[in-house]
Amino acid sequence: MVEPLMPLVGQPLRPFEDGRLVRGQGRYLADLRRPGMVQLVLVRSPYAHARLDRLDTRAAAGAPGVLAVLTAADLPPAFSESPVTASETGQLVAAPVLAREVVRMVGQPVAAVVAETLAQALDAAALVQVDYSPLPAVADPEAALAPGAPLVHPALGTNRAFTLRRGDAAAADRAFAQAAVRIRQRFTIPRLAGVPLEPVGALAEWDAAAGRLTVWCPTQAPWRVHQALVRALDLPAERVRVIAPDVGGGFGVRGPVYPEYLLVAWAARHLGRPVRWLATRREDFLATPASRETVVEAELAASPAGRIQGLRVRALTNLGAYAGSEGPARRIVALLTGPYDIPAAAVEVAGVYTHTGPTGAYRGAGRPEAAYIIERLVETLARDRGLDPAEVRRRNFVPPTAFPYRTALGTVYDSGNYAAALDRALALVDYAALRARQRAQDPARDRELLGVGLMSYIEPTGGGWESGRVRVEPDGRVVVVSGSVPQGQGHATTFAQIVADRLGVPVEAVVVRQGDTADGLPGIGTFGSRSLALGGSAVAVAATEVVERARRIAAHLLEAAPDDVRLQDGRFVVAGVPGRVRAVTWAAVARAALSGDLPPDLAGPLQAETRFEAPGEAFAFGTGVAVVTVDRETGVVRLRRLALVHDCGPAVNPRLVAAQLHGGLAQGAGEALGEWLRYDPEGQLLTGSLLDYWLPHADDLPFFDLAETVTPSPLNPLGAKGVGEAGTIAAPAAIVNAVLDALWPLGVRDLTMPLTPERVWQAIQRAARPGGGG
Ligand code: MCN
Repeated sequence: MVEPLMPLVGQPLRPFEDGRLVRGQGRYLADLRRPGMVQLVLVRSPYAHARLDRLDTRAAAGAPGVLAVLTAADLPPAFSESPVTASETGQLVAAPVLAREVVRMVGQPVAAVVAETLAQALDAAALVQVDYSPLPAVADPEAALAPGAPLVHPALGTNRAFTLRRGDAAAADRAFAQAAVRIRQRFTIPRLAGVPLEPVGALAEWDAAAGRLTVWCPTQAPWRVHQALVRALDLPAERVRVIAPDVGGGFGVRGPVYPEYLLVAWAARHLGRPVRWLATRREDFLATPASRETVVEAELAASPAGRIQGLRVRALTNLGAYAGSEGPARRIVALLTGPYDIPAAAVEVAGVYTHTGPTGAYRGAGRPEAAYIIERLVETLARDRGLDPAEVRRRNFVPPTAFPYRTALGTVYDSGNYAAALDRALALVDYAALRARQRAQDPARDRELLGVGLMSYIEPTGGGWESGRVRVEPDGRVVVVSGSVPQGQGHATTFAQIVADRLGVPVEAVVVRQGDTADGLPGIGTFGSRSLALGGSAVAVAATEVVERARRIAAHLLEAAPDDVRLQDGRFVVAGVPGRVRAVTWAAVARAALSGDLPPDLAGPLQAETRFEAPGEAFAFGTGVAVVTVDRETGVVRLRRLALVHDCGPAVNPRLVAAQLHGGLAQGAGEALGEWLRYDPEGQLLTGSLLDYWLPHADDLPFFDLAETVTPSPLNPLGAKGVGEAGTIAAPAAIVNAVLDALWPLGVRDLTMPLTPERVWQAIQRAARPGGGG
């Protein structure tokens, strides 16, 4: 008897795609070459705000190897416009491809040079003469809303782009009026850069004979780029092909359509040569979207027992000079109540234009900000009431019986058991022992102080739709096409696991293709931890449909009734008849499908395509615990442990899930401890290189302790929730809460990220002064 195959879903398979990437055999944009390819470089503004008085390109145009020097005047008029779209609550101004009269941020492109070689293009770019008249600039969102602040887009009459509101202000006011305990805090969340290993760029090739454009770029959303190119260059959709080659990290910042993609494509068509632009690290820092920068005033109302009764939040988020969408602000307003059952809430987040680089989604995209705000408040509530922070959380969690649960902000959570994750986390770190160790220390004498910080989170994942196709080839290979696009997440392995299980074939028989619009399967892309819950579900549904069709074909071949045919160990057999006697393989069924010998309703390639749309978002959740020591003499924080108990429903590949958590926790630790994309008040970037922008290194991080609980989502056939952003959500609040916990006995009551030694030391000094604290 044949043993039933072990299901592949749930196995920690090593990702197939990684071997090639770690051996240096990846094909990134810089590895791609096309015959006759030329190079494009950009001339970017050194001013945060200036009038463009004169642009003289003559010297550059005459330099060796130069094919073209392009300014706004050379391009289609739409390329120098800043299209304004009205959002529900304000106005969004998108960036022009090249600036025409005014620059509004350092790094804004004003001209492009195309030359035979990169060196020639760079030399010529230095010859482009630009006369600027500097104008007053503002970089800080609060300063930008002050009366008399310089306006980024004078036509709007304000720097306030939009104001998003959620909840019930009257109900929240009533809760505050009646509450015995009120807490008020101000938080500043620093601006962060995404820092993928591979800087951005694009390569475009125009086939004049066929009238076809092909663009390669490291994007998380090839179909979005496709649409933008079709529109900007006025080309028929079938004549534009967008390919995401191997992508050296996305982290959300490769989600938008960069204006440079349009420029490179236009130049390739105009010059009739393949054109490549490869950004430098500095350009990446200056002009690609950063994230997070938010200033917050927040209040919590509670009972003396620490039961939360109300939440009020007002926040300003810095959009930079241009905004394509309301982006992370939408998430912040939706998620501020976190995993807690808070009866009344009123929140408001305004997007503010400043003369700084653009901001947008970066891993978490509003989720980490919301979690940081509520988790800091909950921690303060625990201190205020003299309660254990774990206990305060437990008292306020949405109970497991309440799902689906609608928050006071109108967001619907699908399923959860938050206390189970908290309990598991406390056991994982042996919380009681940590507290005992802490009690044994002498805060008056010990130089190293121990701190323990908790945070509990929710992570909305998998909203919207994604596409999937499964096709069985006549040689038995299974080709899967997905609208999701990986940047290192390991989709090829997990999607193969899902499909192989459903078809009963070995995982090696499944080939997954992604990121090429020529596959003709429109999709959305990869962000918001959506690829498994949506993309995985789409290929799962398609695989099930393929099995159904194959079963009917097999029935025809086996001369049996379809209901009597079973898929068993990767072959179709007639029920009750020994398989060896009457069975057909997948390859035989796929060949028959193409043979022309089948009735019309069964004929045609053995494939199915689906567009899976989830009826809502699947909310992953968990609890993080950070253990730190703080050196009171130097302010140096050492992260001793970072533990996370997460729940993403059933894991398809636990190894990849752990990898996602590791990466996210490292990025979250970076946010807490040192990352800061800093501008001076006039909009000059102070941290525009990896010498100035600190990133965590492996030896700054402890080994992460991970464990899980499993609460399936009712919203997709896999029961899956995403996991890609959990670490970035969990780490910042847990670490800051831990450092505050360590320094509480010294009188430190507040800290602002990033917790650099200097900042921590100053907080300790302030607290030590008479009347200090805070
Ligand atoms: N997975 C699983 N079981 C689950 C959930 C997920 O096996 N229950 C697996 C998935 O199959 C996938 C991985 O875990 O291989 C992540 O899945 P998911 O949570 O659906 O997230 P996405 O694949 O949509 O990835 C997006 C997410 C985001 S939003 C950012 S930003 C991010 C991230 O993933 N950027 C990354 N992780 C990254 N990892 C790398 N290496 N590079 C990036 O740019």
